[in-house]
Amino acid sequence: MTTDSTSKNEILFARAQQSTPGGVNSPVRAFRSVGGTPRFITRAEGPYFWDADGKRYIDYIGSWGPAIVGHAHPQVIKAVQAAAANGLSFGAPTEGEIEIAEEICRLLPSIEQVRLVSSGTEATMSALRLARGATGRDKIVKFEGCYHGHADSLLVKAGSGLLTFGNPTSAGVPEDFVKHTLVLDYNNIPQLEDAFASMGDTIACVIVEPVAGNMNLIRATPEFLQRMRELCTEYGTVLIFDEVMCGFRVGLGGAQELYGITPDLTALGKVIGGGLPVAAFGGRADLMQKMAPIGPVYQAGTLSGNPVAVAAGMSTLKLIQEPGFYERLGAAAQRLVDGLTEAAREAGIPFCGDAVGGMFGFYFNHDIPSTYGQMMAGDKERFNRFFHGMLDEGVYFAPAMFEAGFVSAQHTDAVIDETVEAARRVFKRIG
Ligand code: KE4
Repeated sequence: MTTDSTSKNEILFARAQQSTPGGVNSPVRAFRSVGGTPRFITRAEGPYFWDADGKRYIDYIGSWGPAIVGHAHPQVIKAVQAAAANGLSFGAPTEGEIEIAEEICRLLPSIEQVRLVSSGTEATMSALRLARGATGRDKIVKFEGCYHGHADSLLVKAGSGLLTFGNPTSAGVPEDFVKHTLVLDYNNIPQLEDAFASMGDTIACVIVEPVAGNMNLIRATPEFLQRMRELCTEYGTVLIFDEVMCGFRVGLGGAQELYGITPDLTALGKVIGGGLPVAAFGGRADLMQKMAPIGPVYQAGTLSGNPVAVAAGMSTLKLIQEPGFYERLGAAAQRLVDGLTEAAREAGIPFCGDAVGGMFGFYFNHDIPSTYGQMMAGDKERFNRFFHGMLDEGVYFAPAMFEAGFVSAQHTDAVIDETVEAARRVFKRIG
């Protein structure tokens, strides 16, 4: 705290809002869903980060997924420093890009070829364009509650009626840009079958988060993904798994290995950059061969495959392959969810949670949601009180009820247990 007891975070937030809309470079960081002042982070290490007042938090955001090995991991920092010493960016190919591409293809066999980009938005936007270019079709299918970045044709919410095309969720997106986007309900098989029955041969692709992390954590049912795969195969539609968040997060083979489903294209991000801007899209070679410069589908990027970012990503991909990495990560997430659920039960608060690999969700309602509507029925007001109670206790969860949470390899039992003890105190206080 500064001398006059005004938080440095408040001072920085007021200053930031003068030069940047909302004072942030990505909306969720502004705390508008939970209220209060965003924490300006000064440094991070392992499972922790510190704000401008010097307060330490146990961090369950992990930069929204990338910090899976823990913040400022010595091996990652060393790799970044070594790469940076050789120059930051060349605009020309490097061997490191080949190495990370080969590693991604080895770890995710559905990816026969891969193109590196700098954000998850670029990855999904490019995958959509490729699907449309390869099929010559315009229509795309997404699901309510799934977020795939901010490309125009994906900023769309369900239309008014059943199987009606979407309406823009953002100003500045012309109706024309979303008239080919059909928004269906997650985990709703009959609706998906109806869509294909009525227009299947005009659908270029279906894009889905196979483990959804943008409507809090919601698992796809195996039957939903299996039926999706069958329908896409039957109608020649490209199946795109958006694994920007769940890729290398729910397991070394991502959600596609967890469910045993082979998508035609996969979007990746977050973990493959280890905290620096690396994302990717890839899949069947016959599709990827249609990408410029050898094919008709254009895509480009000044910093695509950036050598310093690739060094962070590659060192992270090596660390997640250590023996037992995902067993420990999954056990930590499950320990957290179980501990929070028990603490809430003791306080008589309706609460449940779920964890898939190193990502988790908790819900202020009685049952784990399997649809967007069920998740949104959660007690938002209680969530917000819990969020701020935990923040005061030095635990930083996602500042919005519709976000998932993330543990790292550095979230030891002691760190998890410290979190649960704090929650026990907060549940008692908020009632
Ligand atoms: P980026 O363009 O933010 O790198 O990735 C977009 C994206 C694509 N697909 C999925 C499944 C994603 O989760 C994301 C981005 N995730 C959000 C978390 N809800 C990033 C946090 C933010 O928007 O600030």
